[in-house]
Amino acid sequence: METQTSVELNKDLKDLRADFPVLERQVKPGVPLIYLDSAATSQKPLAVIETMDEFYRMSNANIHRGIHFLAEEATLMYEKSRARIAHFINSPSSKQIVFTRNTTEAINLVAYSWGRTFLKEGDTILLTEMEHHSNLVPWQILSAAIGTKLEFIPVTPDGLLDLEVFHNLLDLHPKLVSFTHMSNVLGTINPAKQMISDAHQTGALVLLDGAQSVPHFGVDVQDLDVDFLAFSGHKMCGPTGIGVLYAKRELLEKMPPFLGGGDMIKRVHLREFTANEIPYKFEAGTPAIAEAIGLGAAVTYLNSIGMEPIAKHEQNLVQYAIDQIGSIEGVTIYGPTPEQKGGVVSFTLDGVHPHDIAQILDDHGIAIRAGHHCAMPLHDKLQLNATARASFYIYNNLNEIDHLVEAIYNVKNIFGV
Ligand code: C6P
Repeated sequence: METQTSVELNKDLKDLRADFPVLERQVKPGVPLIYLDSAATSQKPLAVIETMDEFYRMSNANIHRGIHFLAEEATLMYEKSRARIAHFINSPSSKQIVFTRNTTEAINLVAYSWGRTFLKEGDTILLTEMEHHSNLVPWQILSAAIGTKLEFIPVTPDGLLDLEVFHNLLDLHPKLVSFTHMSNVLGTINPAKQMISDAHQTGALVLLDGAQSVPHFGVDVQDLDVDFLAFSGHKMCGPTGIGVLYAKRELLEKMPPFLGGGDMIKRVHLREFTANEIPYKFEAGTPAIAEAIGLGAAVTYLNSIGMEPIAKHEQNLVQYAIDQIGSIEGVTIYGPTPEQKGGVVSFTLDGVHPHDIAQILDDHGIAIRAGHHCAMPLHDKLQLNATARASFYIYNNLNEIDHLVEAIYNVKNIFGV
C-alpha cells in the first residue's frame, strides 16, 4: 500500500523516531502511543531536551545584564540562537528576530505597537475566514479601540481562499492583510507569495501567521517579501513559551515598544525613557532564556533533516491518510486536495460527535484533537460545532495511519453507524 517514496522515507525516519523519547511510551499496557496532534504542539527531540538541561545545569544566568562569566556565556547562547533562527527563515539580520512567547503574542505585538501607531479610524484590515482566533481577536480588540474596519476573504467550498474576492477586497485599499500561511483546520497552504505581491501593489503591508507553516516547510521571508511573520517554537520541536516575530527592519525601527520594563531601554529618567535598539526594544523583562536556546537547538535539528524532506514526508502521510480515511463510509474530510495542503486531516463521522471519536481513539492510544481548534468562525462557515483532527509531523508513519483507520472502524462499530 505504501508508495515508493514513503517506503524510503520511513526507512530513514526509523532512526529519527528514536530521537523522541515520548514515542516509546505506552498509554496503557500493550497500547503504544500514536501521537497525531502535532498541530497543537509537536514532540521534542533529545537534542532540544538535552540542550535545555545542559543550559540549566551548567550555564544558567540572566542575560544582557551581567559581566560575569556565566552571564556572558548565557547571553552568547541566547544571541547565537537568535542568529540560527534568522538563518532558518532567511532573515537579512538577526536584529529582525524578536523573541515573543508564541505566535499569539507576536501578532498581538504588531496589533498593539504597529496598529495603534500607524492605523486610524476607518482604515481597513483584511483577514480571512480561516483564521485562528490568534489572528482575529487582536484585530477585533484594535478595531474596538481605534475604529479600524475588518474585512474577510471568504473560504470556498473546496477549502481554499477565494482569490477573486481577495482581489476585489484589495480595491478597498486595506492598510494590512493578515492571513495564515497554512490553516490549522483545513490544512490549506495559501499562495502567500502571490497574495503578498498583490497586497503590496495596493500599498498594504502583510502579516503572515506562520504557526503551521514554519515547522513544516521552508519559509523564506526575503523570497516571500513578507512584512511580518509570526510563529511558535513549540510546534517545531522547540519548547513552549518561546515564539518569534520577524519584521522588516524599517517597520521595527519605527514601531514603539509593546511592553515596558528592563532590557527594552537605553536610558530611564523618572518621567521618560529612551528605547533600546531593535530587537531588544520589544523584549521587556527577563526573557525565556532556556527556551530561546532550546528553539535554536530545534532549528538545528530540523536543518539536519532538511525542510524539503520534511515537507515531502508529510505530503506522503497526508495523501495516504486522505485516501484511507476518506474511503470509510460516513466520513467527511474538510479542506482541499492533498497537493494543496499540509499534514492536517480534519474530519467528521456521521452520527458520532468528534469528542466521542477522540475519546475512543484515545483507548487505542491515538492522540488526536477534537473541537473547533480555535477557529470558531471557520467552523460556523462549515456549519459544524466541531471536527476531529489528525495532524502529522516528522516522526509519524503510514503504520500509525493504518491504526488510526482501524480505530475509526471501531468507533463505527461501537456507535453502530
Ligand atoms: N494552533 C492548534 O491546535 P500559539 O498558541 O500562540 O502557539 O499559536 C496560535 C496559533 C496561531 N495560528 C495558527 C494557524 C495556529 O494553528 C495556532 C495554534 C493550535 O491548532 C493550538 S489552538
